[in-house]
Amino acid sequence: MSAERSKARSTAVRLAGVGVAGAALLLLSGCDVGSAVDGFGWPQNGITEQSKRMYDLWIGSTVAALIVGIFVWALIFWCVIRYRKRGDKLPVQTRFNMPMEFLYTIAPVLVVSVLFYYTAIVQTDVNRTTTNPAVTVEVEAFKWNWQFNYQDGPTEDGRVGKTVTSTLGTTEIIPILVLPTGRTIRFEETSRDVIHSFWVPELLFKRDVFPGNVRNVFEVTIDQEGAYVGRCAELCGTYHSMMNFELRSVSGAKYDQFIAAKLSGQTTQQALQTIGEDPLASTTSPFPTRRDESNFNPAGTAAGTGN
Ligand SMILES: [Cu+2]
Repeated sequence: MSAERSKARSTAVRLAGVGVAGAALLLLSGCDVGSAVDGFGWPQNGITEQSKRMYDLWIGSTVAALIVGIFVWALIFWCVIRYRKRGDKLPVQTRFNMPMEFLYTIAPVLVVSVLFYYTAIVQTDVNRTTTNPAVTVEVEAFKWNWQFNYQDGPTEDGRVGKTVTSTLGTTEIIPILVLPTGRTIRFEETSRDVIHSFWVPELLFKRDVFPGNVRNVFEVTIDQEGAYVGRCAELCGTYHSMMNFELRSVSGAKYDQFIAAKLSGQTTQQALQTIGEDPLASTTSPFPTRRDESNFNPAGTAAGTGN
């Protein structure tokens, strides 16, 4: 091997080492990198532990993709310049270079494996459910509103818990889903008619709500108090766009007071006032649909005033 080639190789090895170290550093400081580049387009306002894990996965994957991209672009430009045409003599034709062929087969497999590994871990984390969640809320979707049933949790043998108290949305009142911060919250989704989708953008995912015996179950822990708009994200019919709700996350103590107030017979709006919260949704408002009980949900299951 010539001295020149050996020097080039050691430089390449050194550069690769610097690249790997840089990548590791960037991945370790995923959050800071993300905020510096506006999350690479990923929303940065997640309010659950689960959303932060998904955010970190996105930042890590994007940084890794950029590093691979920069490495490949550098190789391309290096080849273009280093091996540009200098005369009519054909350069040495190399075929069956086993180390090279091995490298460009194994490298993409490695990249995909690492991405797959971290995706599987985060996905399993986000989808994990417990046997004993602190709060269970049944999300019942229907054309075109929501009912939230606070339940006493799933039973030991896995059966659906009993509804303790409910909040129902109407044409005039946006339903407010009151939930505590810092507790494991189990959502059990079910639909009375067609497929809807439960979407609070700050949760950073949408979960389809299916009719029939399919219950879409997931759990989150909210770590931020506030009011967040919720929407139906599945085109479900004429008034799909008006199927909004509000997620109101409050402290655990306030949540307990809220449930107690509801159990004492107060409406959701009164109970919200009892705990010192705005009784009406602040992130969205009802739409003037000119619907009444005769043309809105004729089965009669959802008509009436808010409760
Ligand atoms: Cu819907």
